[in-house]
Order: sequence, then structure tokens, then C-alpha cells
Amino acid sequence: MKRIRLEPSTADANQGELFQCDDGERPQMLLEEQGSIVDYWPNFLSRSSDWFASLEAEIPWQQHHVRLFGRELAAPRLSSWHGDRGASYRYSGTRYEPQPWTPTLARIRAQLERELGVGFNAVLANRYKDGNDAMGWHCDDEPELGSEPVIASISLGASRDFQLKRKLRGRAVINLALADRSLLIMRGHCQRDWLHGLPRRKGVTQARINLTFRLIEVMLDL
Ligand SMILES: O=C(O)CCC(=O)C(=O)O
Ligand SMILES: [Mn+2]
Repeated sequence: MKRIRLEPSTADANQGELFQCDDGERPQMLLEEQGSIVDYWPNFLSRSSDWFASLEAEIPWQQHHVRLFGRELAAPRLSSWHGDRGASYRYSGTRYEPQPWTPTLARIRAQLERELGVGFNAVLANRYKDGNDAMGWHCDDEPELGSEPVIASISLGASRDFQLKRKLRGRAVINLALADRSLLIMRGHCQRDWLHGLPRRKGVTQARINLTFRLIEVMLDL
């Protein structure tokens, strides 16, 4: 696996630092800094299945809400939380009980577990209808994810810019276009020390589906 060490604060605050990835079959890079690790694997999913169409059809897309400055607002995207029994998740003030694994989600999970050697018991699916849908700066640091979570993020459909910035001295932005069928892996201290987000992009007219696979602490009423 080839990794590029990021020098601190080299990126321009507005334009962002653009990482160009060769179209390869193996994980290629991105960041390894003080225990925060991000890898990018283009073409992780094969071209032979229409993953996007299957997920569109299988997932019961819902409007989730986010709490912002004490107000409850409709999130600018559709979402669905799936997982093993008991893998419930609290996010922005709401608790989501897991929907069952659909055939396509289960297939992708199996491939991830095989290739990465890491177990996942839940996935958050997000659907961005076009470039007006987005996700603001955040980190996935909910206690049920543990202190150094491995988050495996699959992208399908429209390519969208994904951004990372440090929580401290966070002016510099890393910008990476997440392509159709790609995998991004965040691990180590990434959620503790970095924020990530998916900014609005007016020029994007096509839909995108993102799946973030996670391993969360299971709550079972026995
Ligand atoms: O859509 C993306 O690439 C980001 C999704 C994300 O950060 C999340 O679901 O927590
Ligand atoms: Mn996230």
C-alpha cells in the first residue's frame, strides 16, 4: 500500500489540496499524520454489477433531521441506517434502530471484511440527489464507535468532492474527488483529530449514494 505523508499546512485554505489518484485496483494513498490514516481505493467495487440501481431499489430512504443551534432541520440528503440486531445509533439527538441488511449491502459488507480484515456491523447509507445535497463538517466520534474507529466509505454514482481538515489549525483543506465504485478508509485518530464533509457543488446534476460501514458497540435488551 502506498501512502503519502501530508506535510502540515501546505494546502491553500480556499482551493484545497487536490490529490490525484491513478485509476488502480489497489488502495493508493492519502494521509498518515500523527496516527490519523486515510486510504483511497479507486475501483474497489467491480464494474460488473449495477450497485447504484440495486441500492436505489432496496434501501427505504428516509428524511433524517439534524439539530443545529437548537433547531431541528431536514438534512440535505436522504438516509437509512442498517445493521445487525442491536446496532442502534445515536446521531444529532436521534436514536436510529437498524433496518435489516439488504442483499446488496450484505454483499458489499462481505467484500469489505474480506479485503480489509475488519468486521463491520452497521452502515449509514446517504443519498445525495445532486450537488445541492451535502454534509457539513463533522467527525464520527459517537461513543458507540469506540476511540479509534475504522470507517469504510463506499461511493456510487456522481463523483463528489470530499474534504478533510484538522480540528486544530483547521484552515487548510484536503480535497479529494470520490469516484463511482471507490472506497475511502478513515482510521486511527482520524475522527478525534480531523473533520470531514461533503460540500455543495452546484455543477453536479447526478445523484450519488454513499455507504459508511462502521463497527459499533451493540446494545441488546437480554
Ligand atoms: O457522503 C460522504 O462521502 C460522507 C458521509 C459521511 O461522512 C457520513 O455518513 O458520516
Ligand atoms: Mn462522517
